[in-house]
Amino acid sequence: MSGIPLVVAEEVAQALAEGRAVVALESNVITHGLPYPDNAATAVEVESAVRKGGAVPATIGVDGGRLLIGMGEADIERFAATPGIPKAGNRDLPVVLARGGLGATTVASSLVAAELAGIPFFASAGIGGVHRGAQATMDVSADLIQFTRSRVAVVCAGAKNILDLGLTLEYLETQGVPLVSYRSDDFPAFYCASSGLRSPHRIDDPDVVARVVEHHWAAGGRGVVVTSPPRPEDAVDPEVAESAVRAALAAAERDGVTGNAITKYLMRAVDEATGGRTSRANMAVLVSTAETGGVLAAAHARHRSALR
Ligand code: PSU
Ligand code: MN
Repeated sequence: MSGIPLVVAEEVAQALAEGRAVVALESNVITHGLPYPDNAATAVEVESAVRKGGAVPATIGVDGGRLLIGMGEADIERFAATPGIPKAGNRDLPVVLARGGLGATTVASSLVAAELAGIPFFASAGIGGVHRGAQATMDVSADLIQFTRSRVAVVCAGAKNILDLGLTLEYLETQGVPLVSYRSDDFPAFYCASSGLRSPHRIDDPDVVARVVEHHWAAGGRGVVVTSPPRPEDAVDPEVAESAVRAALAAAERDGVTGNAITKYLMRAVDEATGGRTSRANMAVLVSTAETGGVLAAAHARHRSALR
């Protein structure tokens, strides 16, 4: 058992005990990804979308030295409305836990928590990846490294277009992390339907995705990345996004922004440049990815109970 106290929501604990599907969700996107009150409304919608897909949502966060595994609406409101909650990535997690107080978990640290709680699926819109210019800065998101450590399937709309997506795919290949694209040929770019890069594998059947996950685990593998593109009506034109990203990168360089602050800075700058178009798309893709996460987690839970 872990020495970290877990506060598992009753509904989540019951679903896990009965072998029903649960999908873990991050809280950094609430505190750092979107402004209040859109962040609170979106987090609640994301939870409903997981339910619509057929699974129980478990939003993850840190509170008073404990890991929350499943938040109620009151917790979500608290995380959304409290200013200055620290971003608790993997390197920060033990520190935030030891100090007490609130902490917002990234994809990587939410995977750590999900595995401790026995939750096999996680969903978020945009995973971290290899940053543009990483050849010089070495800025590679801890999310990618965590996929080689946590035995959790990650459902996402690909990686954020502020990143170098080609290098992100190379990194996943080098580390032997399976990448499958559910019902699309290409690796999506978050709120853009395609990154222009072909996915190594397309799978249209949720049961086949479930078997991929089980086979990887049976072989001693850890994370599996499953992408699902944004719905056409939510997607942003890649050219519009790309010019905003370039301007944002130039502004970040001018302002000397680096390290763990850069993701939030760039996302905000892109949103301002597109007149709020990208944060609306961000919210929509968080919701649609969560629903797909629910569908795939449910297929996986059925597959597991059939094996039992
Ligand atoms: N997706 C979003 N907004 C975000 C993030 C993802 O739409 O803010 C966050 C996630 O928490 C992800 C983190 O784990 O960005 C990656 O941060 P970094 O690039 O510093 O590794
Ligand atoms: Mn980084």
